[in-house]
Amino acid sequence: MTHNFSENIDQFSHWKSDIGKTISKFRLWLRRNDLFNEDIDARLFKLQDSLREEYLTIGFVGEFSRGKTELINSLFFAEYGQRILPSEAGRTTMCPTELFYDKKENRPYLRLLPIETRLDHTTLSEFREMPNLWTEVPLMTSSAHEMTLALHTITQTKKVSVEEAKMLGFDPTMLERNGDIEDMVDIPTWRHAIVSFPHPLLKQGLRILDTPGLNALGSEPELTLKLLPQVQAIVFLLSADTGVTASDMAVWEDYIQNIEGKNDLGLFAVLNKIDTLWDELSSRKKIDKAIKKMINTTARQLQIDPRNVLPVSAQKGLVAKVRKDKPLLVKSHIEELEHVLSTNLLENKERLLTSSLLDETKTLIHQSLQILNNKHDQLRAQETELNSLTGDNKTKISELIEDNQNALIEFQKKSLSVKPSQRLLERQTKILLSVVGSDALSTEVENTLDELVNSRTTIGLFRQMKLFFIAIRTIMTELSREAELTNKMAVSLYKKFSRDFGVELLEPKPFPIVKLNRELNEIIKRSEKLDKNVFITFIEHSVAVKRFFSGTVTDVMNFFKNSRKEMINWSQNIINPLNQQLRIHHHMIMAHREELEELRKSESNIIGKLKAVNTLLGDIESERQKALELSHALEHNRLIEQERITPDNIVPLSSASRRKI
Ligand SMILES: Nc1nc2c(ncn2[C@@H]2O[C@H](COP(=O)(O)OP(=O)(O)O)[C@@H](O)[C@H]2O)c(=O)[nH]1
Ligand SMILES: [Mg+2]
Repeated sequence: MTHNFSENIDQFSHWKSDIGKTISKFRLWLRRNDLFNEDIDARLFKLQDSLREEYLTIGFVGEFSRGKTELINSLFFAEYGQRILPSEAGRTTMCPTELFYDKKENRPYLRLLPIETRLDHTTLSEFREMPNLWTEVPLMTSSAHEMTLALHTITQTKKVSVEEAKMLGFDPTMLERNGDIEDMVDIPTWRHAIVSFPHPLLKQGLRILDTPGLNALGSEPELTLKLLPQVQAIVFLLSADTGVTASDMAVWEDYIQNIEGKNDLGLFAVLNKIDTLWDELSSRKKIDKAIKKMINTTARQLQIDPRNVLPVSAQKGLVAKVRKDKPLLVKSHIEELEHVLSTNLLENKERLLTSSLLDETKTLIHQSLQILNNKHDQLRAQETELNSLTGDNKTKISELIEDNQNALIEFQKKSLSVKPSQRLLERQTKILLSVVGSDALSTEVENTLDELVNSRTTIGLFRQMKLFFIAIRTIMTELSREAELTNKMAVSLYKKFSRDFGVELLEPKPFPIVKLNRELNEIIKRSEKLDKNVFITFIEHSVAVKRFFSGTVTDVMNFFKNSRKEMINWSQNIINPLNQQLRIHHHMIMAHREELEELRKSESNIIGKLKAVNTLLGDIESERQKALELSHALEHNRLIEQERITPDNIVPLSSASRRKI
């Protein structure tokens, strides 16, 4: 049983690479079996690519000074022998920070986005694509000291007038006043930091999101409504020396308790700084009792199961790791947290990947197997024919050639008769594409963006978005209707095909309209949340609201763009196996014809032919086995072995067993 991050992330990395190798083997298999085609190969290549790009992300959330950054240091960076990320007492002004390893650029760096970009309408995700607008600080990873210095830039602050701070979306009551000069406040210099760092865990696909507390959460809706729901685990930090304060409650209620897509992510409440309850004069038992009491109080306040409140001391955990002090490490409980977090992270990720990427690959394998099975059946029939030939049988061979000729004519007739249904489906797919690519949509998007720029009031912005969503939902309703029709057509095409050609086919996969509807609803719900929830914490509403909404419009546009891709993909998935079946079927008839012709001209004998057919049958059987093994490998190469799933005493908050409130 593995306990630490390193082993679990390592496992994730191996798992990804194993799956990637299985897909490579399948691509070779397709070539070997004459089932290769550009479409399928390109799709498999894309699946491999997206697998490599998969990250495991943990978000650390909570009020300032709860020890989020210290916990990250303690969990991931202890081997550097010092604090790598700046963690300080007081109201630290560190901006949201993402740590990962940039495999594309393959080098360490620190990129900082100036706070003034908040005045811009460009969204954070758009800024990500524009590295030249970020300030880059070199990261000398060979020296822990140099690195600590460089990373300290993340906490830089600057003095601005209260007015300016408000413009930038800060609530001045939540900022540190500058002592000497009236009406001047300190604000963070940077809006967002991205650190590419060659740590082994990050290199293997771990991504960490460190957030700075209520103030930044309130003024960066994109962070709370978009980035956070995308992570695989959220760690909500509390501190044992303060207990659950009013602002802790605000973070919990506003940003975490009702987070979108909560069921797909692990949610953990961590009670940090338990060392403040340690007391040299008290017995271990007494201290444990005090911690237990604190856990119960916390659970009651957050209205969660006490088993979901994990006590740690990030600071002592870090010290213990640096000094290799085992008793202190045990006392800090950091390893328990590590185990629960990393196991849960893998579970969530595996579930997600299995339902998407792995399922698609498995379907492709099964479709190819089906074709091979049909080929096998045809070959068997030919074998029976050949077996019926004995002695002098020139007349019999001529008859068989005639049969073969008839089979070819029959085949061509059936191919023609299946064409209209195939074309009908293709036409229907075009209709689907036109629904989402419609002019109505682009006009709607343009108008909305225009209105967003011109609107003078926040109320106006919300009204415009409401209208936009109504229009989008109308398009989606039409799409659902057309998709239903398309699915019916696909089913009847498959039925006709398998009846006409006497072949078995897998059920055609229905067009994933339910999934698309859910995705769109998530985008819309995110935006509607802004209305009810985050909105009230804004000081300078319009800029942030405008920025967020234009981000939503972009999301909707991207959603439709992806839907179009998905449609093309889907329709290829439906048509491809049929075309392959036809090709193989035709090929088999022609090859058999050649055989018979050779027999007639006595260029070969029956024994030799039968032998050849037998060898072919054997080859097909062994290739069938290989494909089955590949499918089996995808099925059984589990990221998490069943017995390793979260121990009984710890139930992730997001599981079904969460206590109903
Ligand atoms: N006693 C104690 N102090 C801690 C612990 N973790 C963090 N701190 C201190 O709390 C302060 C804030 O920590 P920091 O990581 O910057 O908090 P953040 O704002 O949540 O990221 C720093 O002075 C840390 O040294 C802990 O486990 N025990
Ligand atoms: Mg911090």
